Amino acid sequence: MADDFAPTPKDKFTFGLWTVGNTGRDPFGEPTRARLTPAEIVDLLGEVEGVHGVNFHDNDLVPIDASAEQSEQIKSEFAKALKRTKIKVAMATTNLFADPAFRDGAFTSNDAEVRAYAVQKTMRAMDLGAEFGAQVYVFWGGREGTETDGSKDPIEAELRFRKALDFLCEYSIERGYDYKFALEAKPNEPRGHMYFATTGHYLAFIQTLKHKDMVGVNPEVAHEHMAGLNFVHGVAAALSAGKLFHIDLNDQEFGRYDQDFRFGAVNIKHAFFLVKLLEDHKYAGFKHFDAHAYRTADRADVIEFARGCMRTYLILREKARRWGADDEVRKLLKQINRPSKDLDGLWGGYSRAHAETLLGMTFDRGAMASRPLPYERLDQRTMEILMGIE
Ligand code: GCO
Ligand code: MN
Ligand code: MN
Repeated sequence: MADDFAPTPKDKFTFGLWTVGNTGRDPFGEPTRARLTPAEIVDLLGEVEGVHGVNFHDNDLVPIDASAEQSEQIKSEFAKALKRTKIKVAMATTNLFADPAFRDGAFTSNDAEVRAYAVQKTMRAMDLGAEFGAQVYVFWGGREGTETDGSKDPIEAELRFRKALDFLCEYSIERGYDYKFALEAKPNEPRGHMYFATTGHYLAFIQTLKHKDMVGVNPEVAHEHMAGLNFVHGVAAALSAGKLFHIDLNDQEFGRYDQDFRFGAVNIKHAFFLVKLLEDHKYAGFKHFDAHAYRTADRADVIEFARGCMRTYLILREKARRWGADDEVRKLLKQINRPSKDLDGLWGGYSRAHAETLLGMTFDRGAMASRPLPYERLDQRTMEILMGIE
């Protein structure tokens, strides 16, 4: 029987080397899975089937202390694995958080030498990404933040971050890389408090950049849920600003540590409205599963984890189609929307005549307040569609 939910590269699903390559190490315990080479991770993704691309931090591919010879060797094996699996490199990024040199931040560090090193490391990582055809370049400021706000003036920190981005935009332009930069917010972890805590912070910040057209956002489900926010609304803000350049899909219980669960594993209703939003508004970028398998998983289960992320997305895409075609949903949507071109036109564009007409109108508050809004029924029908009741 044909599988309706089998992904294809056209779906633009991607995984980071650090996601399916995650070894299960956590703050309390040692790895539970063997470390795979970049080429072995690409082969694993090939086994998953239907994956479009792979993403990497500079040091996922080439360790920070590799010699020139080792680096060439790793890159050549990685390139061969990409060729045999037909997997593409979609996005690249810089590891500006693991090395102790970055213990107090990278671009926002108080140490000018660390700041210069962070910019240099990013330029080199951009070169590496471009060598493999990456189109998107993500910035996640893992250590950009504080535990004590006595340590840094947050306005000075923002200024440093802005200067770094302005410089790196010029570098990308000068080298002809054509990167789209995508800024990824997170409220905390690993720092006690991270700058640019939400996608909304970044949307405002982007407007202050020299090359704002080439910079957008990379929202992540878990990060906004850690902050107790509605992720769908954050993504909608990015979409309507034309700034959704990339997306990190995973799942997360509200208020917990950064769990990075399989997409849709926790809150199927949020995941449904997210997929519906992305599909309704024809988001055409990469869909990156920035998640990892449970610490208990072995290699076979890691493959199931990766399949599960994509399968859940495709099932929800089908559910969104059914929701839109459902007779009862359609009837309810008709009932709850009361369009009027005349009324909307009155305040859709300002004129003194329109203002005066509007000022002169009387409104029947009682009638407005008594029109039915059967949202209980709408939500129950949504849940039934999600639970498979036709
Ligand atoms: C996290 C982040 C990272 C970034 C990655 C790409 O919580 O650790 O989500 O996985 O997405 O570093 O920049
Ligand atoms: Mn994350
Ligand atoms: Mn992420």
